Amino acid sequence: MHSLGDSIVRLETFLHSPGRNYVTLKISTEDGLIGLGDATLNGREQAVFSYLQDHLAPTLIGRDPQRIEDIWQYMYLGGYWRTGGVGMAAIAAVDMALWDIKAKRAGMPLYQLLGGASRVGLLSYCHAFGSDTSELINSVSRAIDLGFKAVRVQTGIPGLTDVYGVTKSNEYEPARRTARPVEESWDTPSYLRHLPGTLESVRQAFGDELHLIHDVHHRLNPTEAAQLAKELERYHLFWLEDALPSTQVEGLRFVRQHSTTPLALGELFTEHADAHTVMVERLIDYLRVSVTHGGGITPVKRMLDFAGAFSIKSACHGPSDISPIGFSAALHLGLSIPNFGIQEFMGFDKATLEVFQTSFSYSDGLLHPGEEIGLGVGYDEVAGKGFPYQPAYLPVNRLQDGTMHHW
Ligand code: EZ4
Ligand code: CO
Repeated sequence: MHSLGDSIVRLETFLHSPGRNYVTLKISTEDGLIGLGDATLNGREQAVFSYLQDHLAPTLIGRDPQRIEDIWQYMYLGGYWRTGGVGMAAIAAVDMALWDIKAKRAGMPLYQLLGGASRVGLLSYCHAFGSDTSELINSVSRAIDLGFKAVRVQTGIPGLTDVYGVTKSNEYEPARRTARPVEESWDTPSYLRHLPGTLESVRQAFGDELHLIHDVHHRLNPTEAAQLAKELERYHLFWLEDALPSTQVEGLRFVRQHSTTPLALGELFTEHADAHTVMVERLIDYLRVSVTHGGGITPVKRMLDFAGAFSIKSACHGPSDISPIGFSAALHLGLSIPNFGIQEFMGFDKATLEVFQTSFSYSDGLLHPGEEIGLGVGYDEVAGKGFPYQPAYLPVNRLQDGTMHHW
């Protein structure tokens, strides 16, 4: 078979914790090219690390790094068990690293290889939250001062101490460095009573132009989700996110029949099959699959192209637990595809940016991946070693009587 001659000579996996845990893959080729990939799976980092180092890396040595599609199929079909968060995050890291290498070989930023820019920059949204309405309003004001045209709003709920999306610090980081998951509590009736009034206050304070997003985080049943989506119509949200657990397709049909509030979902999707029905029946408006958890640029581009045929737009998951490498991959993809919607942007802390050298930029609400060749991200392994892995877990969630609930 024709080959350009280069071959993969080394795959190194790093698990460092600058601010939080990140799993990073570095592929080196015989020609001296280096590619980076993100395989971070929040709270399950060691499993992905082993999948990469013990199961994928030995089978990839000596392969032609130019053959991205073939290597992707080799990893996906070759795993037999396929799919799942752990495997797909590991496969994604290899895919990203190979695209990074291909774009570096071509001497251009990755978005050029993906078809070139379709827009000047990527509309982005950040997180605003408060334990009460006045704190939330201050938080939204800060976001607007930073230029954001779209903001995710999460609020504390009277009677509940720990609520998803709200912390006492300035940043929202759900994984905590504890030996076991923190236990949060939840009460759906309190939430449903409280949320509409909060959105009313936010609209009153900031008017109609600001794009508002709210994340339910999988906590409602179909009846509750339909009630909420219907009640929130008058606040014309940009979207209501994960109103239901994303596997409940029948429930989503019910929500859709009762409300025109735009819906977003899919941050837990790991492949096309997860999203197929919600795409062809157009049960969502925005697809939240991330490059890191959806198996990489190769399959996520295919999924988003497919979604576009149903007027569904991209909204790649972009929390702090996607590393700057996975985040940059989303920016290159988002800049190039025709049906880009919006990009979540939580930012990265100082320690993270000491280890990952980024070239993306943010200005006046818009993100851009930059003009460096490849993904445009560097990884300082020596600095990384200064931040050894620390066990950290996402919280679990219980109803007030102790019943386990969706987190
Ligand atoms: O809970 O990234 O929309 N964003 C989210 C995130 C996820 C975390 C899980 O690791 O829902 O906050
Ligand atoms: Co979410």
